[in-house]
Amino acid sequence: MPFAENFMWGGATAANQYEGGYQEGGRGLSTMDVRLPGSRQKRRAASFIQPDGTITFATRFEPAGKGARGYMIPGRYYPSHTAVDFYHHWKEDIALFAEMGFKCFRMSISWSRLFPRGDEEKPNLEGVAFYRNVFEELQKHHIEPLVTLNHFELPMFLADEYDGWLDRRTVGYFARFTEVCFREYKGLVRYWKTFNEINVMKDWTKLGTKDFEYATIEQAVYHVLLGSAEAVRIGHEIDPDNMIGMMCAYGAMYPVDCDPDNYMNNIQALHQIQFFCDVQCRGYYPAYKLKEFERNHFVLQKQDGDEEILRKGTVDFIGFSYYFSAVTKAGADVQMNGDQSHAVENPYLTKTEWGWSLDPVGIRVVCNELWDRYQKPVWIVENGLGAIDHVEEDGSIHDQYRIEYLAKHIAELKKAVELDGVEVLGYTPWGCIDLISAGTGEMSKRYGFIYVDLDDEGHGTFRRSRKDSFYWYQKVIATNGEDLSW
Ligand code: BGP
Repeated sequence: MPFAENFMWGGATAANQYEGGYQEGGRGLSTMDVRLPGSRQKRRAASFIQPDGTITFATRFEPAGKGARGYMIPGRYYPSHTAVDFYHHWKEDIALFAEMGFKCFRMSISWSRLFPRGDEEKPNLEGVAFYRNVFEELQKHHIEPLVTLNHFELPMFLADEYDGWLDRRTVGYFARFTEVCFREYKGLVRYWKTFNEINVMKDWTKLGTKDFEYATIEQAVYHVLLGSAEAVRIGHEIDPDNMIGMMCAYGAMYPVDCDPDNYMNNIQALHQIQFFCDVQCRGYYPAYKLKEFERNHFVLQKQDGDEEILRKGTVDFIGFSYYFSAVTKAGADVQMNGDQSHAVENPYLTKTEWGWSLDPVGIRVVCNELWDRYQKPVWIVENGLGAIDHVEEDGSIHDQYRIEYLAKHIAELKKAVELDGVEVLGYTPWGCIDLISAGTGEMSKRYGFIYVDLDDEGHGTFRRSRKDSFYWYQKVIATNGEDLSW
């Protein structure tokens, strides 16, 4: 059997794309609540109010500007507000996950549901109770939660008033939030991750900083890394059984050819991802990063004891999302930023409707790279195919393309375990139930085994139904990955 008996088959979601209930149960606003929908052609933007009262917009590649505050334009549709309404459908959804045989379910806790502003002393008890109910329901079905403590959002108040992660106090507020999570859910949750895709957090929604200057981003990222290390320490102190991981977006990267300059350039491109793994797995900033700071005449603002915080806060496992691979070339700007618009074309691969390359072998490549570098178990916490689904007249959905995508990736994962000896803890494909796309804000970019009746403008009944992939994945789990046929 290539996969261990307790291999964590399941699926993954995130609060801002799944939960909704944005003003219910005492929840405060989060930075994601001002992100408008976009499309394949048009990037999503967040809406702001400037100090002079003008309304402005910024995509994740554009700064909000000094003094900008998140702002919701009356009458506009903001996808996170209801998302696909897990807030009112959690029992039904968990029952469907159980029917598929899930061993594990990945979700995130919305920071502003527990701490509406972010800087309070005490949590919002209604928020605490909501997640407790969810975890108890999962326990009833013998499904282990895998909880992301921060998935792409922070309380909007912290972004507006503190410049988010640029302010050192945010590290303390985050530590307080995580402490509440570890204490309240002790015995219910054992598997945690600190920050989702920590290597692609460089924008207002995720970091809460108003500008993208080099010094701003590097200082804010440093605080995020301290926040992650603090969370690991606190989580281990509260319950030594806790398994706390990191999470990064890790697409395989190939040099365009065997020109040594291109090969060297590929090593440097990989460092953009590995930097986050290096700090979270080894507990200190790597030499290549310190040299980069020197070249940029940048000095991190640190406090006494920081080095120890990083050293003591190393993670137990590495979670990564894998969707596609990229090709690098010296002189070409290739960034692993969640879309492939800057990447060099790979002539050996085809692409999805959203332009993401299809490369199952890449998942095995990444497993090997991580295992070789850190010898820490890995967990594929996201993988999947965003595609348009068609509902037949009888309500059925024949998503063979999705089945094929997943089967090919699982087959490569199997080789990573069986042939390469990589320790893989689990596989939780993204959007196991249809939810809002992070990149485009669309509903029509669907990943799920479970269909949700909702369109790109937020209209629909929220009715859940099973796709063909639902029954296929049920069989995959039942055979512990032996039978991938379709
Ligand atoms: C990752 C995020 C997820 C998820 C996924 C798919 O970057 O961690 O939140 O959304 O990508 O991306 P998209 O929704 O843009 O298709």
